[in-house]
Amino acid sequence: MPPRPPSFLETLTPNDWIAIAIVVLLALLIVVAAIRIARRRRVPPGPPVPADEIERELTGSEALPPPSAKLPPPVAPPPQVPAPRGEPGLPREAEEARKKEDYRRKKEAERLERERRQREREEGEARAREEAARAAREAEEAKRREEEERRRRAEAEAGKTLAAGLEKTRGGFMARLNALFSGGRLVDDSVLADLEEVLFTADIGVKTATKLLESAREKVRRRELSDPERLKDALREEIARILALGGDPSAARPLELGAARPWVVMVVGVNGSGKTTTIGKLASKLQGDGKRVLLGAGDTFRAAAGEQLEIWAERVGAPIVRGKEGADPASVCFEAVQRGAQDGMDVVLCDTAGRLHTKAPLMEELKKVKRVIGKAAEGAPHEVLLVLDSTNGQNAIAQARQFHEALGVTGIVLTKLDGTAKGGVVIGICDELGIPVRYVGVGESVADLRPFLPGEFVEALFD
Ligand SMILES: Nc1nc2c(ncn2[C@@H]2O[C@H](COP(=O)(O)OP(=O)(O)OP(=O)(O)O)[C@@H](O)[C@H]2O)c(=O)[nH]1
Ligand SMILES: [Mg+2]
Repeated sequence: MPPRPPSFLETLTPNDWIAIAIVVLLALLIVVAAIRIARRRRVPPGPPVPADEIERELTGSEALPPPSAKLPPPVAPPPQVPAPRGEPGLPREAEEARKKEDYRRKKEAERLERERRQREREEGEARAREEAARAAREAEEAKRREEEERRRRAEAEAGKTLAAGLEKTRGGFMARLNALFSGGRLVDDSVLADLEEVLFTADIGVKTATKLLESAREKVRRRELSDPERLKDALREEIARILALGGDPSAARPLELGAARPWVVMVVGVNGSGKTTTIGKLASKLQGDGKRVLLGAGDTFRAAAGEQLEIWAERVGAPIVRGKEGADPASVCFEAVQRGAQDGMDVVLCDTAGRLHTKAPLMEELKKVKRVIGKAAEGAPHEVLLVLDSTNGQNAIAQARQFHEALGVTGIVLTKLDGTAKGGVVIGICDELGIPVRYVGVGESVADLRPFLPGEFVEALFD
């Protein structure tokens, strides 16, 4: 077997190996050098940063706006400055400085943004606090107003006491009567002369004043009354008897509904006496008693009259029949009564004008309204309620007589007692006309329409 020829590697001498190693080492060195050169070419250093800019950035002199200044828009991080190409070999320190500068700018921008957000948050919180404080103040104010309104309503609902409503009358004619009896004088002719003077100037009417005086004289003549206190009591009893129309002084005679439905009430009186207001108050009372009430706006003279009644209708929640301004009042009342019958109402309250607006006298017009109402329902109107303004004093008695003659008044409401010293007029009205006073008005609120109780009235006058 021939011997195997030696391989190439086996033929290499130690010197060959050393030579190969040197060659490899040199090649490696060349590669490393090439890589470094290539890298330097790819990332050349940025342009030198101006010294004043670096100063500004470092001191932050422009960084924070004053607190009151408008907030700057969010600060965007500074763009990375692209390294210009083709300037190899810039010193390494400059590159390091640029990188540091970039980093500082980025941090500064972040700090400014943080501060801006913080200020925004604080301002938002302050605004929310202010808003909450304002809402609390408004709620407090609304509560106070509501409380005030509730108190006012409660007062209005309670109404004035009769004594409070009669305060002016008590201070007028009654004060003079009381002074007469409290002087300790025995009753003699001079006391009777003074009494005569007080009674004749007290708006109770001549006839009634004469009657009261005659009764007192008679008792003095019979030596029943020499004590002034007893004369006062006698006077008081006589007045109560007149006001009660001979009946029970402790009994009221309010509007009472008979069997007919609807029960039709025609409300009359001179202008401004308080008809519309009384209808509103009465409607409220009747509704409170569970009655179904319809209002008829028979005062077509003024648009305001219908509107006034409409306000009452809304306030008490009652339906209303209204005609156009200038419409025939009789036809409006007719329609109201018909509607009342159709809708199953318990009461129809018909308002009327108090002022003349045609050539026909007021009484003639009211007579026509009454006749026409009678055609709408059998027996209607069931009540002709005369509203008298007590501030008219004795004129109210004259008016009552006229209305009674023309229309057959069945009940009286005496309004505005709270505003006059002429409250004594009620004595004359009862005495001269014999018509029951159903209610007295002692104020403008609903509760100020009070059923008339002769006993209570006399007590409020004398005590
Ligand atoms: N103080 C007081 N005022 C009252 C009373 N009754 C009515 N009034 C007021 O009197 C004024 C006239 O009342 P109205 O109800 O409009 O009188 P009216 O009779 O309907 O008047 P005309 O429609 O013009 O005929 C209003 O301001 C009422 O508030 C009362 O009892 N006391
Ligand atoms: Mg009116």
